[in-house]
Amino acid sequence: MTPTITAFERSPDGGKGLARDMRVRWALEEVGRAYDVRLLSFKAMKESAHLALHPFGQIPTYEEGDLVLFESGAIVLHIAERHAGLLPDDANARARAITWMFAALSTMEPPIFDLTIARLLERDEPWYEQRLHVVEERIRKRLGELSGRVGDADWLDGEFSAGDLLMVTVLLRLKGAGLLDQYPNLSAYVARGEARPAYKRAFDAQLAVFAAASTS
Ligand code: GTB
Repeated sequence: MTPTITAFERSPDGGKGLARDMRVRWALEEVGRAYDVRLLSFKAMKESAHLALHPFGQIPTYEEGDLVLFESGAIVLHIAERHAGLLPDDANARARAITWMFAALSTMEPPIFDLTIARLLERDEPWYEQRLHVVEERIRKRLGELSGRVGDADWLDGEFSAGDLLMVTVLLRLKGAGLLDQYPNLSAYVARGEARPAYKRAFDAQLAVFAAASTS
């Protein structure tokens, strides 16, 4: 059965792949699974039909037969568990890859997402510059630690895994912020992720949605 995911009808990032459906699309592309997309307006996301699928009225969701999932990390884990290619077979290596999925979402993503929020919503506040400094310092601390661990390895732990997929999507949010450039090995790590054919297919698919919406 072909799964259906939800995505923004018109992504605020202009199709730069920053919305969280991107990681689900990428995972599906990595495992070679076709998928359908239902596009939602901001209004539709808060209506009862979508709230029945997602308690917080957000994207992405994932529907496959009777199964309905929300939370991009849980969706990527579901895809990785049911298809070869995103989690190692060895039980310990698999547990470590899942650990990196959690690290991406619960250790790296919160300070990085704080920066997005500060820049988008807090720019006019009198305390903006101070807040920005604190948020950037938190991010630098985590990037330094991650950079030390990655060293000159291609991926976080052996072969590319769902842990890398999530980590790359989280770090990509820093593109253009000037923070990632200070860690050449992390910049190269992100570039390796973006160079994967599955990433490119997923990126092009979400960009095409934005392009179509812009001409309509
Ligand atoms: N923890 C959830 C998950 O991982 O699935 C978070 C889901 C989430 O934040 N969804 C956002 C959403 O639906 C879209 S991705 N927001 C609408 C709402 O809450 O009403 C976050 C996002 C939005 C926009 C950009 N952008 O334009 O750059 C980037 C990321």
